Amino acid sequence: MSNLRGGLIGCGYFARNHLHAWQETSGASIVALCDLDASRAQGYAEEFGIEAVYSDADEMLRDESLDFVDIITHPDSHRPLVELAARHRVHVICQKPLAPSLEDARAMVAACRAAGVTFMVHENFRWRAPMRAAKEAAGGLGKLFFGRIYWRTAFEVYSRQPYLAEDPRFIIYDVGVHLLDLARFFMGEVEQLYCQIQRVNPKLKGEDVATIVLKMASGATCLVELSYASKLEEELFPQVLVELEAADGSVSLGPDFRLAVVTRDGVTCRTAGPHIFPWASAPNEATQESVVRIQQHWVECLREGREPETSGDDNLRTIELVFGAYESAETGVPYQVTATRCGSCAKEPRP
Ligand code: NAD
Ligand code: 89V
Repeated sequence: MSNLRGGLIGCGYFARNHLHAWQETSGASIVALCDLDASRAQGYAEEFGIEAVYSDADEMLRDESLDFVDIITHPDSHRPLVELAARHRVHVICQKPLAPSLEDARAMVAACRAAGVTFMVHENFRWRAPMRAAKEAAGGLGKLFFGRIYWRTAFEVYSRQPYLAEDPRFIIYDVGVHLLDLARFFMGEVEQLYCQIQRVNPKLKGEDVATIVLKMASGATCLVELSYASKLEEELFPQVLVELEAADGSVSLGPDFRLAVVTRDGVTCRTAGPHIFPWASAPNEATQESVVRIQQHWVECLREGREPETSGDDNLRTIELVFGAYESAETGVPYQVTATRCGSCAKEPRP
């Protein structure tokens, strides 16, 4: 089978990880790059040996014969770019957070469904090796009743991603989206949430601390903690720590990927770290490996006609939790999760 041909849109900071990962992914190649700033696309074209360079995505989609596009721009541009790809009948990967509003997110999913194209949100944290290992370990422990998923750091992220300091919605929108998706990955769907936010660093426009209590549909409770203000003994950015408690034991993913599993038979510990690619850069190795994993999953889904794990439709449930968290923080009352489905979805909403 010939390689799938991809076009990449948005050649900024994180695109470098996608481009390295595409070189590790079998069954697909990026054949064209696009950025509004053509010099950025040209720079990556030279670095990664890609010939076609564009500053207009419509032109790229008209001129190139593409199977899919990989969109790595900020969320405000996601809807027009996804709808453009759908009009060209090209499959789409789009970075998180999916969209600035639930209305936009639903419209994007509906557009892809109507065009008959596969749509995957690049929600990569659930593809990190330690997360897969923790989920597998929890599988044999019976019903989960409690989870704690947390991100507590004081890492100075603003020099590599300056836009994060300028957004009035910061930590829930940018990182919380990953951890809320992990909550669903480990514990299933959410029924209700309550959220409190704080801005500790006055130089930021948005919140840098958030605490979210999730009531899961299963009856379990899950805490999602987010902080860029935590000056702790160990600086663990960008590690996500996880504790899962179930009827017959527990799983804890601690610092530096230490996975401890308690069963009826006792305690086992091991390191569940990522494979480190030669192009990886500390401390981002687990993220970088997850990009390879999600992109390989995408190729397999396209080849086998399967829906990706983090399809647009699936991600509507995650992004609703993000907006629900802001609503709860603003109103001070719990947010009731609705049955989020795109308008034209054939599936029945969850009761
Ligand atoms: P960035 O600002 O470094 O790059 C974005 C690029 O998109 C810029 O070069 C810009 O010129 C280009 N662009 C914007 N609109 C465009 C358009 N219409 N057509 C073509 N190019 C366009 O941003 P970044 O840090 O790379 O972040 C991009 C996305 O990736 C964001 O949604 C961010 O949340 C996400 N991200 C994800 C992860 C992860 O682990 N999943 C990590 C970092 C960033
Ligand atoms: O993973 C991300 O989406 C990044 C960061 C780790 C900084 O939050 O934006």
